[in-house]
Amino acid sequence: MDAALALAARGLGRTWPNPTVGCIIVAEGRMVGRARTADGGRPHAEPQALAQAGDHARGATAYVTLEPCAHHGQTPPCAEALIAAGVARVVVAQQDPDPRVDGGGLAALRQAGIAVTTGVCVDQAQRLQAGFLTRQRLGRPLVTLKLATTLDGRIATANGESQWITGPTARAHVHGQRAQHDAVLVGAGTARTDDPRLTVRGLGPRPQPVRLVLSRRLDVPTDSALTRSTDTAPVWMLHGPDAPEDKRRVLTEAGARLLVVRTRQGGQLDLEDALRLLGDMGLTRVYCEGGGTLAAALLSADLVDRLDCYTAGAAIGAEGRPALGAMGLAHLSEAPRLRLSDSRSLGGDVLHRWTRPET
Ligand code: AOF
Ligand code: ZN
Repeated sequence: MDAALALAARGLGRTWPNPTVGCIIVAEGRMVGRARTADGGRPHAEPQALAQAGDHARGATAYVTLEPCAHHGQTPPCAEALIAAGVARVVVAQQDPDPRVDGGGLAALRQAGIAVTTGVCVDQAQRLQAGFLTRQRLGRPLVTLKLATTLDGRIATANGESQWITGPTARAHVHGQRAQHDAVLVGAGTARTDDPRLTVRGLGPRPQPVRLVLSRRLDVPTDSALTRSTDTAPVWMLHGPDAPEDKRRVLTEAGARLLVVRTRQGGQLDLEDALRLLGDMGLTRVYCEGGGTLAAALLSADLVDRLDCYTAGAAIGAEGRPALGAMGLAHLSEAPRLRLSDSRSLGGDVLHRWTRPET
């Protein structure tokens, strides 16, 4: 199952709207088939692994990170494929909460006389499938917030200079993380000042994450690194109902896809609505790279599932730009609190990974 999980992990960021699932088939102590869910979500893992195994699948054991599906979707049910191949035993990490499956796959296998074991490495499987599970449970993607700050929590000098606070090792790590998400999100301020590409580079040819920009009035340049590269990776812009019509037209013509989000009483975009919309579009993992206003708003709204904070051993002082904008807290008791789940040093920098207590 460890090997199946490691195989599945290679599909992170590449299989949405589907989860990335790993399947390994073992016959007489030998691995005869191994596959993960294909890029784009289909074919599923099991039929690919079964095709490799061929006749060796008869009497073999299949290790699968998620319950094999039971529904007739765009592909036939994987449970049926395992039964037809004559597999003797199926070991599953986690039951599939998708209402179309939800135990139906396990029941079908058992009914066919196959020995089924579940719950093997379930914690690791839940971590791996957190994006899929969040979308199933809450209807929105998992949100990872990334901050790269100085010792004193600054992300740029007073005049906006931010390249580079962290070193090359930490920055390479960020690229790896981008690649493991379905989409990268920034606010309008970051889109304006940094003119970022938000693509994954240096990791060979691969599916690119969707680039997401959040701006109530579409206050972003119509000609930018993002709009010039819509052939490389999609750009989706989330805006309010009051965004100017001409701006919408020009950005659409430039190749961006526009999505209307509700606004809240104060006029800001309703982030919950934005994320629900992204969940409806099939995204399971969103990586937010700032800026400070959006980061603070996501934290205040309790919408950050994971916070990756890269800290460099440099100090800028109070004139520098803070990592987080205003949060309007009156009391310390109102501060969002996260739990430390990992820390490591990366070159001369440190990464602290914080998670939402219930994630
Ligand atoms: C599996 N093996 O490799 C994956 C599964 O839209 P469909 O028909 O492709 O089905 C998508 C659902 O299948 C998805 O919501 C999840 O429940 C399951 N994913 N199942 O047996 C796989 N990726
Ligand atoms: Zn399936």
